[in-house]
Amino acid sequence: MSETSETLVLVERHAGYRVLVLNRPDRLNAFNEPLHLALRAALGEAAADPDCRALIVTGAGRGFCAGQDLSARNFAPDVEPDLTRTLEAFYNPLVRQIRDLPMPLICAVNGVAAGAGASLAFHGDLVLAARSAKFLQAFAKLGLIPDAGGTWLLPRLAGRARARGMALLAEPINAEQAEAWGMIWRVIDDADLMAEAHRLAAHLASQPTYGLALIRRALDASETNDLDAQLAVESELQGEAGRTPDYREGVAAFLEKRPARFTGRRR
Ligand code: T3D
Repeated sequence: MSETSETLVLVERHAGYRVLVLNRPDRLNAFNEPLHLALRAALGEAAADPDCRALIVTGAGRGFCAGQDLSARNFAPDVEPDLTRTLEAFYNPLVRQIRDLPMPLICAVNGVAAGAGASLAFHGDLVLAARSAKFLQAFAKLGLIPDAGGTWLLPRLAGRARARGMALLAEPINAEQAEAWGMIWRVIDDADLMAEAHRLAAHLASQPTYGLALIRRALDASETNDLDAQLAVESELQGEAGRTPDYREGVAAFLEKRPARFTGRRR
């Protein structure tokens, strides 16, 4: 089948959320430029849809994402690779787009996540991994450094020692190890992975979406702030949260001892 933007990322629409399926299974969903563009378009459309209040990203076939498609990296001897360009044109904008999503992102890691594919997985707000999945910092095998935010994520997720071990040795770690190290939310039996991802997405889609986006922003800001700066962020963002209809609804639902009916809207 020829690859088009429609086939490279399959978009499933569900009530309140979408599933984006990376769809180059013969290449374990490795990134080429068209896949980058298709994923960014799908993320952009989801972000612009007020009825989309959660996202799942997963992979077609037996892999989640094998990072950069290396068949597009077989450079002729007289060509000097310019990987700065590809990071600035493709990977960095993707990471920034994910960070700025107005809804939570669930990564359902159905199989191997390697290189930038592992970075993509770890950018999820909730990372679920099939018990058979593994994570591979493949970069060192190519003489490269972890990218797509990998050098930022790894020490924060796993700590200095484990980050260095994973990055320098480029040995895969399995899903249970990733869970034990606190790098992912939960390991799920393979057969149950997508059902659990859908359950979480449906739950998140019924929650105060704008407030959840503010939580993401606050937690992201905490990665670089000292306590005083973070207290200022909390004052500002809590002020915003307090002006949402969902805050009033949450309080009313509590006082009236009934389930809340959140709109997810800012106003
Ligand atoms: O270049 C830049 O723009 C800079 C940015 C870099 C970002 C990066 O992500 S660099 C890291 C790139 N990724 C890798 O180095 C991973 C390469 N793949 C692997 O190491 C292994 O395939 C896996 C460990 C991921 C899985 O191993 P296994 O044994 O389960 O599967 P396999 O047989 O190796 O792969 C299945 C097929 O997918 C195979 O094709 P074939 O032989 O059946 O026709 C394999 O070539 C293909 N494939 C897997 N990964 C890639 C790939 N083809 C192209 N690019 C890949 N990354």
